[in-house]
Formats: sequence, C-alpha cells, structure tokens
Amino acid sequence: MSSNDCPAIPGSGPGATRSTLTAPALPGRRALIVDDNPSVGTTVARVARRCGYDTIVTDDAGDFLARAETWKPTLVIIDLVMPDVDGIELIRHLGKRKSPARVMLISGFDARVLEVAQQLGEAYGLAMMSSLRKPFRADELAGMLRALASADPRSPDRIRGALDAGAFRLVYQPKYELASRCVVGVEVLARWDDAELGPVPPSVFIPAAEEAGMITDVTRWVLETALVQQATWNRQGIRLNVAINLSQPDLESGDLPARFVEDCRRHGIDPTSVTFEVTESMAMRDPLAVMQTLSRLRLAGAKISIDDFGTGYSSLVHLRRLPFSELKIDRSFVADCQRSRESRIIIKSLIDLAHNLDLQTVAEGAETEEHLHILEELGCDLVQGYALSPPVEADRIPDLVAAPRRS
Ligand code: G
Ligand code: G
Ligand code: MN
Repeated sequence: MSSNDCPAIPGSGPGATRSTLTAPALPGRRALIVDDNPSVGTTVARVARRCGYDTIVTDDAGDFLARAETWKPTLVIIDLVMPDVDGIELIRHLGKRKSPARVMLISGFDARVLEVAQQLGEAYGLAMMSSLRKPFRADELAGMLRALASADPRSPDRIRGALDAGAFRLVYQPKYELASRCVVGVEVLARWDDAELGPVPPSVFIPAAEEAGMITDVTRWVLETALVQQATWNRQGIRLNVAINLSQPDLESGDLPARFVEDCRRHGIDPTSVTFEVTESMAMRDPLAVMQTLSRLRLAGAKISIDDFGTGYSSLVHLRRLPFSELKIDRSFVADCQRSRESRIIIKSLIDLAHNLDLQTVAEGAETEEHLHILEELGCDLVQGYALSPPVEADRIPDLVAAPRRS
C-alpha cells in the first residue's frame, strides 16, 4: 500500500493515520489500530477497510488512548509489544474506561503472554476476541472480522435481519395515576430476542440502530405495532394512552408526523391518545428541527413528553418554547428520595415547575411503597415503576387495568 492511501490527518497525534476510504465504511464500524510496525499497521487497516471498517492507525500509546475516548472505535486492535508502552497497559486503560469496543490482540511474542493479556482483558470486562499470532495471513484476519460482523448484535446486517425476521417485540409498562392507582396509559418498550444471540438489551440495540441509520425504521415498526395493539385494547373496551420513545433521527427525518396521522387513520386511533417521549438532551440539541417535528405531532393531536428529566441541561426557555405536555422525572431522583432530602426537594421543584407550565408529571422507577407514598405527598400525577408493575406482555394489560392497586 502506498502512503497515499493513508494520509495523516493534519493536527493529529504523532504517526496517526486515518484512512481515505476506497469503499464507504459501514455505519458503526470503526477500527482503531495501534502497532509500532507501520507495515503491520497498514496491512491490518487494509484488511479492516475491506471488511467495511473506517480505520485509524497509530503507533503512539497516548494518541491511541485519546482516540479510544473521542472517536469511539467499535473495534480496537492492539500490538502487545511496543517500544514505549506495553499492550497490557493499554488493556488496563481501556478496561478502566469501560470501553465497549471489541478488542483483538496481535503479537509475535510467545503464546503464554498473549493468553495472560487475553485473560486480563476479560477480567476487566472488555469484549475480547480471539487473538492473532504474528506472522498472520490477511485472509485469517479478514475471516475473524467477517465472523465478528455477522455475530455482533450491533452490526447493521443483524439489526436489519432482526427487523425483517420479526425478532423484535414490544412490552408495555403501565403508567398509574397516583391518586387512584389506576392504569391510565402504557409506555411501549422494544425487545429483541435473537434466535442465535438470545435477548439483546435495548441499551445495546437502540444506540446501534441509531448509529446504523436504522432507528427510523425501528420506530416506524414500533409505532405501527403499538397502534395495532392499542386498537385491539380499544375493541376490548380498554382505553389507554400509549407512549412511544423517539430517537434524535426520528425528529430530524421529518416524515414522522405524516406517518403518524396516516397510521392513526388506518387503525382507527384517536391521535390524542398517543404520547411521544423525547429525552431532555434530544430536545435541547437542535431546537429548530426538533421544534418543527414536535409541533407537527402536537398539531396532529399527540402529546409530547420530556423523558429522563433532570439528567440533561435544559434551558427553561426551551422548556417553555417546545410544545410539551408531560414531564418525566428521572428515576435517579426517585431512587434516592427516601434517603435524600435534596432529591425530594428536586422532585418537588420539578413538579412545581411542570405544573406551573401546565405539564403533567410522571415519576419513573418507583420501586417501593415508600417511593409511591413520597411521590404522592409531593404532588406527582402519574407513576411508573416496579412497585406497581414492570413492563409486561400486551395480554397482561387487561388484568392490570381491571385491578387498581390501591391497597
Ligand atoms: O426497559 P428498558 O431496558 O426497556 O429500556 C432501556 C432504554 O431503551 C430506555 O431508555 C428506553 O427509552 C429505550 N427504548 C426502549 N424501547 C425503545 C424504542 O422503541 N425506541 C427508542 N428510541 N428507545 C427505546
Ligand atoms: O428511559 P426510559 O424512561 O424510556 O426507560 C424506561 C426504562 O426504565 C426501561 O428500561 C424500564 O425497564 C425501566 N424501569 C421501569 N420501571 C423501573 C423501576 O422501577 N426501576 C428501575 N430500575 N427501572 C425501571
Ligand atoms: Mn421513556
């Protein structure tokens, strides 16, 4: 490979090279490679790029660690033996920072050293792959990377396959009115049970789908499936508000409001019985695009809820300008409310703020009877949490609706 294939990024650390892509890298595949031998580094990078990775090669440990933090690689490939720092030290750093990346070790050193380093990585909770002994063949490495891509629940192919194969399903967590302890709505939460991988948690697949540019497809499926379920409940005489979580790209793509109106019409759903939840940080990021989508959803009749409130940095100006109907108090405050007077003061202030802005309040993560009691005292309207019900399958909802939890 000529050096033209790997020009240095201006201003980057010593020896760092970022690939100029011959073929576009696939979303969510970023390989950070550290090797003091430039020819090995570029060979590894070339193979990784053929497997759809965007790559950065560096020979400098400090640069490697900085990029592991800022560039957020999905795969790191580490040469165990380098002059100024050893690979073990890098593994330790990645472990301390709880790097989510897959980690592959390469070394010409004896197999025992590789094995110890491998075990250390595992002890740190890193996602260790099989290691590679030098000298290795390019097709050996390519085989490992291809296997990784096909087995990784974060890979775009996997997510697309799961969506097409119907491997996603929905669960519903009841939202109770605190005063009556009656179910007044449900929050819709996606689940993925993969035939080979087993259950994949939403904390893995939602960010992966966002990164892979597929979250709007996921949301489209979630919305339609939830409305079909809501129509089924309606036919059984059960009227519930249904709350759907949105991601940033849903707010930016612009076609959500029209689809929402169309879906409601097709399934006979009253749009005012649907709530869209957006997180505080999403609402603050790009106020203009966000405001347009939220305003159109609101005009269509939907309610808008601001989720995980208290964890981001809202300006009160945005809170007033955006068309919110509901504020969800983050569960971290609820978790503390028994012990911490500060948490109770924060919850009370959030409730007062919300009520002054004509917003309904929902507390998340109430796990005990004491939590419910405190939240009721503080004047909260609705509550979600294990104290009343975890997320459940759709067919459990009618029983929960029929049996208020007031003891
Ligand atoms: O139960 P729980 O582990 O489901 O959810 C974890 C996180 O994943 C929550 O923050 C929740 O908002 C998010 N989540 C669950 N389902 C969806 C979904 O359908 N769309 C989006 N954007 N986020 C979801
Ligand atoms: O971020 P969002 O509010 O969308 O997330 C809902 C998440 O909260 C889901 O992961 C759901 O499983 C979780 N959850 C619901 N009730 C409780 C609870 O009482 N305690 C805890 N720890 N998590 C809860
Ligand atoms: Mn939510």
